[in-house]
Amino acid sequence: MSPKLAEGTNYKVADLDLAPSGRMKIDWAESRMPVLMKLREEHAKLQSLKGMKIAGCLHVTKETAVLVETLAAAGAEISWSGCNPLSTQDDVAAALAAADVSIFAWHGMDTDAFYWCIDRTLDFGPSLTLDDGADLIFSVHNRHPERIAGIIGGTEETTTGIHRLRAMANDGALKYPVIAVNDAETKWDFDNVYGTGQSSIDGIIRATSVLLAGKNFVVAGYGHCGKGCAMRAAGLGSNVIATEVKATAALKATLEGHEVLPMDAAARVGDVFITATGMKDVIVKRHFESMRDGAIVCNTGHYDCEINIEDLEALAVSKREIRPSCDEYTMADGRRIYLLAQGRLVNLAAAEGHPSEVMDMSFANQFLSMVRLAREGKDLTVDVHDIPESQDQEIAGIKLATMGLSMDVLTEEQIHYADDYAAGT
Ligand code: 9W4
Repeated sequence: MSPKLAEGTNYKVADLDLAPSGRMKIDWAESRMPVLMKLREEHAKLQSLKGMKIAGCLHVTKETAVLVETLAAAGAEISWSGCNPLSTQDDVAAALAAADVSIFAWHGMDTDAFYWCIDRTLDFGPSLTLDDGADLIFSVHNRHPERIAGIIGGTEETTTGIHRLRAMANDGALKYPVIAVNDAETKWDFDNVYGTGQSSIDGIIRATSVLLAGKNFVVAGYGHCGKGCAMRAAGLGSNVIATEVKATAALKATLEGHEVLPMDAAARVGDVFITATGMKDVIVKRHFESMRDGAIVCNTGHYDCEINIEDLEALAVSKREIRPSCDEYTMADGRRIYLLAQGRLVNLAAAEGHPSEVMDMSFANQFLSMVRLAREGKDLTVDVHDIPESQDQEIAGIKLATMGLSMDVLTEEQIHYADDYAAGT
């Protein structure tokens, strides 16, 4: 039976009584998101989004609420749904509904409800769409093509979504311009290195409360996320071991002060393992067989197949949830292996995802892309567009300024020097 939900003409959420708790979370996030708050102040005066109707499909979190209220302050009319039933924070959804934002989202909804919610956000005839995963754009194109004529453009937050939209554009199937928010440096680089780095360690500590100092901390995959985890674990006193399949990445890991080993060797000495590769079967049966008693294993890669859990289940003689997000598997020889968050993304399932300060920049990119579409969307070709370098610099510049930091500025002479091919060396 579906739980009892709170429903009005422009909202459907779990429970409106949760609104005060959600508002407290939003207030906290606002205090950590100075870039969006600065843009809010500026664009509230300019009313840059006046007359725009924005349908959004994005994780209903405290940080998203700050984005939503910034879009509204700039003059937009909003209708929102969550892009993943498990990421919706019911108290945040209630706070938005209580503030008269049109929102259709509750935690744990089924697939039918998910699409029903998206459809409700299309009822008011949006002029812009804002996506994380492209479900809203796909819904418009596949199920509500009659809405396309009224839409100026949209944005997409994720790599996977952008990949699919580029394929659509290549086939001529995309019907309005889309801005690829993920490709902004102030989005992907900061999310992956600093966001995933800190929140993954946060998830490990919340799920286990172990001391990381003195531990062998194995990072599988030394891409941006792996590098972020390695950097933070090293900062807490761990001896970091990186495993890689790409020579340049392994070389970077060693020059950045970490040990490099194949997983077969790392498995024998690791105390904590985190996978961040994007590849399946990174930790499998033979690794579990050689792990030390007490080894902790988790994943921060996008797909939850990096750790072969079937292998772990098959080797174990017993299993119990010893703490929230921490399952203890006991092997036939008595060794215990601890799997966190059932192999799902440990930073989201056992912690709170990227800190608000990091989301500040990702969502500033969403906000400025909405403003760009409102201003010049009609002149954009129907394609997937990159974020201009100037937007990255604007966002990073505001962030620095809000941190009280300033930079040097090139003189006219220096700018000329850089471009002067006649000058020799
Ligand atoms: N959250 C999520 C997804 C699945 C999931 C324990 C197993 C992504 C980006 C942002 O996907 C997101 N499964 C869970 S909890 C959970 C959470 N479990 C529970 O049992 C299943 C997600 C973006 N973001 C931040 O990172 C911070 N603020 C944001 O808006 C949010 C959520």
